[in-house]
Amino acid sequence: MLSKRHRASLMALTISAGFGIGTIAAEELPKFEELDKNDDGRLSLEEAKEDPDIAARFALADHDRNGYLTREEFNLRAQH
Ligand SMILES: [Ca+2]
Ligand SMILES: [Ca+2]
Repeated sequence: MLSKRHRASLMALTISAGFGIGTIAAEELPKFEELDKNDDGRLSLEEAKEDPDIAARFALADHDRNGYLTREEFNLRAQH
C-alpha cells in the first residue's frame, strides 16, 4: 500500500511526464511572481533555476539577452 507521500510523488511524476508529451496547461506553469524571489519584476537565471523547464529555456526566452526575463519574455516562453 502506498503512503500519502508516495501518492503525491507519483502524481508529480505523472504531471511532469505529461509535460514532455502533451501541451502545457497554463495553470501548471509556475507563476512569474513565485519565481521572482526578490520582487524586482524580472527573473535572473538564478531565480529561473527554481524551475528546470524555465532554466533550460532561459537563453531562448531572454530575447534581448540582458540576462533577465521580463514578464513579457516569460509569457512568450510559454508559447514555445
Ligand atoms: Ca527577480
Ligand atoms: Ca531579457
